[in-house]
Amino acid sequence: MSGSEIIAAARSASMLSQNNKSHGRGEHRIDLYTPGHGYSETLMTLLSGQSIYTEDGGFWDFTADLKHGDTAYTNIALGAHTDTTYFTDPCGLQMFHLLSHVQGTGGQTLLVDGFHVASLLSALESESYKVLSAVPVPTHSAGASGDSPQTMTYLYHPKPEVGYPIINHNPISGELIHVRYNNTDRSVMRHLKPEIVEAWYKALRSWNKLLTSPNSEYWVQLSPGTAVVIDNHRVLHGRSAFTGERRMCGAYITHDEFASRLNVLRAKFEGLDSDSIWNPAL
Ligand SMILES: O=C(O)CCC(=O)C(=O)O
Ligand SMILES: [Fe+2]
Repeated sequence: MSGSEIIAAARSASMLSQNNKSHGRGEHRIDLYTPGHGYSETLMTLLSGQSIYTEDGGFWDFTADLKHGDTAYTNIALGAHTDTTYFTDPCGLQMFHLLSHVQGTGGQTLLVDGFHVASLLSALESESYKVLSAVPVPTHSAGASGDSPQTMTYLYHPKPEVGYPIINHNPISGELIHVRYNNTDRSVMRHLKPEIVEAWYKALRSWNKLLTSPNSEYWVQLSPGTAVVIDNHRVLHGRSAFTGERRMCGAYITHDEFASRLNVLRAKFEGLDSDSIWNPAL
């Protein structure tokens, strides 16, 4: 689809309302007129410019049916984390859309600005900040490739397998660019040198304390028809425990897909030719 076709499709479907709000801190709320799986999927397609639906891939839709070996498919509380820490390049933008929740309560969505937590750690405990910026954390996904326990053999690691630090910077400018943290996906820290073990666990405890402080947490009750898009390299998310039948869907796209889409649309609607050799950004 071309940019104008996409905009026209979105307008004619009356999908996006006028009061979409930016909340800063890497998250953006988009109200959809009609709740449903199909609308979220179209929205993510709008952001990335391509169809992102695959059976187990970019688009997900789940209930607490324990279908896969993953905490998402339960009704327990999930602490603040980023998704796909076991990928070499964790998903860039992630969307949540609560499709329905009946006969129960709970299931609130938690959002935490990871850059804010990192800045607190840097100010309060600079040694711990350095440790979390330097020590790579091995991660894995140990879900299911099939639906029965016999086929739950799928194991996935990032490359390199030793993983990446929790706090990541631009190597030249030193700017904080990426927080990746999911304690549930952390593998055994068997590469830690003995002399760093205590400093590492101290730093992890301090990180966890700041991350779970009520001052860092933003809780929101999603409702069918409201989609939230977050920058998964900056904003951590979680949920409270719930009862009843709750159905969530969402999608992942990489930052590159979004940036590429943005460039194409800018070139089209603002007349900026990002391919030009005279582009000042080159
Ligand atoms: O159920 C939710 O609200 C979020 C689930 C989640 O964060 C996950 O599965 O990684
Ligand atoms: Fe998650």
